[in-house]
Amino acid sequence: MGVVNVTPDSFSDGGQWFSADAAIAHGLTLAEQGADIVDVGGESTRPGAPRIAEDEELRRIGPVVTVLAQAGVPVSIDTMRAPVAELALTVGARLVNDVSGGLADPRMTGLIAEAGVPFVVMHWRGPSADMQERAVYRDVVREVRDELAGRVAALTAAGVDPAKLIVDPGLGFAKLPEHNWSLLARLGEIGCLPGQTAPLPVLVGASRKRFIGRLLAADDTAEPRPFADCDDATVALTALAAAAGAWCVRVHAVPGNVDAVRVAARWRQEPAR
Ligand code: PMM
Repeated sequence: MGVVNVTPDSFSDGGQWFSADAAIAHGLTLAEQGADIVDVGGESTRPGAPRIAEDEELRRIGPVVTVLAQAGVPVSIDTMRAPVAELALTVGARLVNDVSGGLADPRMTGLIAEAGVPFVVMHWRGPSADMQERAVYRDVVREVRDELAGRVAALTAAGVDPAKLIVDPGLGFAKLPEHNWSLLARLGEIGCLPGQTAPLPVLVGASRKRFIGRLLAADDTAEPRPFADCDDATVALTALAAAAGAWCVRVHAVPGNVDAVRVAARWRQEPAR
């Protein structure tokens, strides 16, 4: 999944694709480079980010989703708002990626149940403005799994087809670096939710996030390495996540990650001893 943030202020590529023309051209490039899905978002969710108005979000994503879908690109819409998801689906988006897993907008569940499209349920504890205050866990993997299981149960009870659900540990969302690393190291457990008989597909969004820059800083007291210099480490994480069975990785720079996914897929073909 290649990312197109149509925002002036996203963490890793804010402002670069803010005009519709630039965003469309970038989405087409990501698809040509091998992205199976292009994820279009109009609202930044970086830590501390304020919400934007709904009409502004609609204005940002409308033309981009429309043109990419017309060009045959499989588009997902990254939004927490049901009207934004609805518009995107109307103009051709095929998947809804909601970082709140349906919690931010009570209308989202009904829309997804009705539309019958794949829905990404990310682990979320509250809006980006103060989410890092909620990064408190005794056992992060168990709590993230339990909270995701609660969302899956609620969505299913409201009529969403469980076969359409994809879960995501929500790296960086109400998580400290150590929480992100624990979740990554135990990725195989994330899709196996309590109460579900079959594992759910897992999406991982690690690309260019600050915990990678923190790891790669010169030392513990130094500034994190800038996100633009974290793409090689993102490729390494993609290989590990794909080898651990992730269904999808959400990334900003596609080519190296496509290669990593192909390597991991071939690796997984061999019988384990
Ligand atoms: N991260 C961001 C935005 N959308 N969606 C999913 N499903 N998972 C994520 O981890 C995720 C997301 C924030 O990253 P960006 O601002 O660098 O795009």
